[in-house]
Amino acid sequence: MNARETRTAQVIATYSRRMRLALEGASVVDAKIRGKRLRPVCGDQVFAEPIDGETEWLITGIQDRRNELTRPDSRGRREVLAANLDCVVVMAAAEPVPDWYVVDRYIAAAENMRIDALIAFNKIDLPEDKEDKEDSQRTLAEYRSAGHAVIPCSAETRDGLDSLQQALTERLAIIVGQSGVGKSSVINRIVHDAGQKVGALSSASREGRHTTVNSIMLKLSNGSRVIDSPGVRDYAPAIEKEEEAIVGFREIARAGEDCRFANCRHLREPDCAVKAAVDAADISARRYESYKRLMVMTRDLAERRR
Ligand SMILES: Nc1nc2c(ncn2[C@@H]2O[C@H](COP(=O)(O)OP(=O)(O)OP(=O)(O)O)[C@@H](O)[C@H]2O)c(=O)[nH]1
Ligand SMILES: [Mg+2]
Ligand SMILES: [Zn+2]
Repeated sequence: MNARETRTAQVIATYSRRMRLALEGASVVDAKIRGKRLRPVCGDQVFAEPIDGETEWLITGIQDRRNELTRPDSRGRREVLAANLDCVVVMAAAEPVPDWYVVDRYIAAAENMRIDALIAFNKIDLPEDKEDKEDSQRTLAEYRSAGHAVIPCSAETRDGLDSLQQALTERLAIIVGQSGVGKSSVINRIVHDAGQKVGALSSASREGRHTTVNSIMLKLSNGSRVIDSPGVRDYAPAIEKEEEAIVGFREIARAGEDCRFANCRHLREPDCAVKAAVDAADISARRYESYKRLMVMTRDLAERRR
């Protein structure tokens, strides 16, 4: 093996320690990873070289990342889920019952990566009972008024999928969200020949069954690429600073500019413009509660890692 054979490539799928790479020039190869310390993820630009006598390539290094989508692993360490993204599509649906706190925390991750978060509300073909519908409509309106794009859609009827594709033009996006919301179904509709496996919800709990287990990047005809990712039960970004929790909620960050104290955390401080905005219902009480929860998680993580 010699250094001249080293090529750059993009990681387009991860199967634990096995990767699929798109080499410059578009050919696709499988690869393993040199050493234990190297942890490439989908979206990474890596250095790779062929292995004598094998079809697999070897990843020897990772180029600097533009950004990282993270979460804490079971021991509180920062785990990277994907890298070099332009956009996070957070998907929720008429069913399973949305956990809006999870949606908020994905948005907070994107805000801290300084990239767009887009909310896709899927399965609008399904009838929702009146209360659920009011709840989701209210929450989606709150996201819109905070300045996030919201795209209602249906993989079933294809409603909204053109707008979604449009929003992804020439970008690398990842679709994230609870299991069963329809991430793979939507991808199958917008990517020719994607063939991503789709799984019915459990008939008893109406929860997803964690059908997708690996992250895979797929190409759209309009030059965009999307990563299908495994559904989650819960999510929080691996942030450890309270300022990052504030950045995660843009309407709170914005209102916070008028607080008496420049370093106001919007919890118990006097003359807090955020609390005033919550009292006046200019900021949603649920989003504020969500912010407080992320503050607690952020502090806990900082403590665990000390
Ligand atoms: N009615 C309706 N059903 C949908 C729609 N999109 C997806 N589904 C169904 O929802 C179920 C879950 O879809 P998936 O695409 O596997 O969901 P996922 O988000 O990829 O799930 P994980 O891979 O487990 O995270 C399947 O039974 C789909 O047929 C939709 O727009 N309308
Ligand atoms: Mg899936
Ligand atoms: Zn404040």
